[in-house]
Amino acid sequence: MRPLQLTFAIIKPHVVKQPLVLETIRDMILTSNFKVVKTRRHAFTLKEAELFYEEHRNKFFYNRLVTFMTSGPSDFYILARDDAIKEWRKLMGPTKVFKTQFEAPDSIRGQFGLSDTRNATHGSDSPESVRKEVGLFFPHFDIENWYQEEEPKFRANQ
Ligand code: IDP
Repeated sequence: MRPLQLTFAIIKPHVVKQPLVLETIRDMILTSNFKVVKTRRHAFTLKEAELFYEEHRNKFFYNRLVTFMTSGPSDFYILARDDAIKEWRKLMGPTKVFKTQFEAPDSIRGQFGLSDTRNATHGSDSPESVRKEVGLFFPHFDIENWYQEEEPKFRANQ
């Protein structure tokens, strides 16, 4: 059995406001063989949104993005699966909504993305991002310990 990898995911505020869409995305997570390791609901503070999206500070969409992400609660997840980072980004689909219609209409963003800003979900793009983003929103979660102690148990129960 292949080793499990952790990734960090966010279901963005416009989805959390729509219970049926939220339920559908949760089902997509589970039927795509992700295990939910941790979850919490939390509204980004302005400071958190600015830190989380600091690499986009000079982009034209930055203010819109920060305003949107602080507009209501988001659902935060630590997910586990083999190749979780890549597989979650594949399930999400492309960042830009117009691309989803050509490349991945059945993806989460293909079905539920409303615009390039309100594109339904976030997923870390590398193990370093997972570490940084989990550290921001699950500060007590010990990633190294999870790989040493918990991953073998999760895998044994697969
Ligand atoms: P990702 O979320 O697919 O990793 P990034 O390029 O890291 O994509 O962008 C972070 C977030 O910034 C996106 O999820 C989206 O909400 C927003 N964003 C990216 N590009 C645009 C754009 O062209 N217009 C508006 N918002 C954008």
